[in-house]
Amino acid sequence: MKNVRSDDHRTHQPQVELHDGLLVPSFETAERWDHIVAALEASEHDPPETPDAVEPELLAAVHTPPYLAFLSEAFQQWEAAGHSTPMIPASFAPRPTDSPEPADIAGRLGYFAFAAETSITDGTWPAVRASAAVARTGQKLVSAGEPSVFALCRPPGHHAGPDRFGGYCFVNNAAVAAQGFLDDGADQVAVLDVDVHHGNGTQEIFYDRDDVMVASIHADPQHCFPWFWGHPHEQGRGVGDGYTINRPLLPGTRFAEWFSTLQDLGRTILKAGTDALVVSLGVDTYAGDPLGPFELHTPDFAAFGRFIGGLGLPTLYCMEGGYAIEAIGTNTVAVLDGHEDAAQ
Ligand code: Q9C
Ligand code: ZN
Repeated sequence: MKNVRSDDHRTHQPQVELHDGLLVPSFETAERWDHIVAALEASEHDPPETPDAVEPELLAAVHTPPYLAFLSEAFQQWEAAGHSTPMIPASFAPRPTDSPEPADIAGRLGYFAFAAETSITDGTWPAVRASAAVARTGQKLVSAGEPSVFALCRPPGHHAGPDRFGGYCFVNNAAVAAQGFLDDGADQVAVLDVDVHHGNGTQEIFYDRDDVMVASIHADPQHCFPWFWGHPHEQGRGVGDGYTINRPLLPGTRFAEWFSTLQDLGRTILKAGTDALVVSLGVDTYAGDPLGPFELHTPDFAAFGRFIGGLGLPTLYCMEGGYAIEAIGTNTVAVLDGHEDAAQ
């Protein structure tokens, strides 16, 4: 399977994050990317395709202009205000809000954030743009006839909503890809989100629409981040009613239950007449993951990939989470190789 990746992710170097009342070393690191690349190379995947820049119009189709303006200028305004530390939000705007966007950078930071574990540093914006470009380039390859492509996005994207960052995500790469599929001729797209955390950002972006189905299997938000989204009653709105599907599962869930739920979502996606599939591929469902309460093992990832390959849909995988550094590469490549086995 072709893969797309960019070294430009490296300029996003979060140092610490707020975790259980302490500032601890960031879980979302550049080393995650290195381990995935090492596993791709060990498994003799094709050399990478390098991305083309993502069009500003496409970013603006999934995020609001004030939010994109904020991301692009945040660190410069922070520095101009006399700071050199990473930007970590400490106050949050109620939503919905009638408040105008604050002028001060500390206020803007909280206005466009929903969680405090995610910091913005000097090189965040170029890395975020590169990550979206990786997704867009992968999608264009699939739209041009490639049966399946892996977009090695970093930072991840599925928690980023129209105008909010958090959960290590800034621009929603999977949403960029889904919108890209539509722009390039697809009528019906599905995003299947298998990261252990609910893809609240993707859900919010497409909540009112019937051209992108968003189906997510994740740890129950009663027990797991992002806490306030991902319940079964969230089903979409207006013409989008029925096009958001949430299947939360309890902490401790093992492969058998996870997989039967996943197969159910796969059948629903086929029935919707899907032309192109985006898989938000988090491997933080792994039993050894420090941020996910599920109990999947490496062979399970291969079985999952075979199932997706067997759906026979043009498929783009976008990398999301996965924090068990030693296993992230093996588990990710197990999915991709499983997909290719089944698709042959
Ligand atoms: N105190 C993704 O997997 N923190 N984001 C969890 C730990 C945030 C995960 C709570 C987890 C974000 C893309
Ligand atoms: Zn996750």
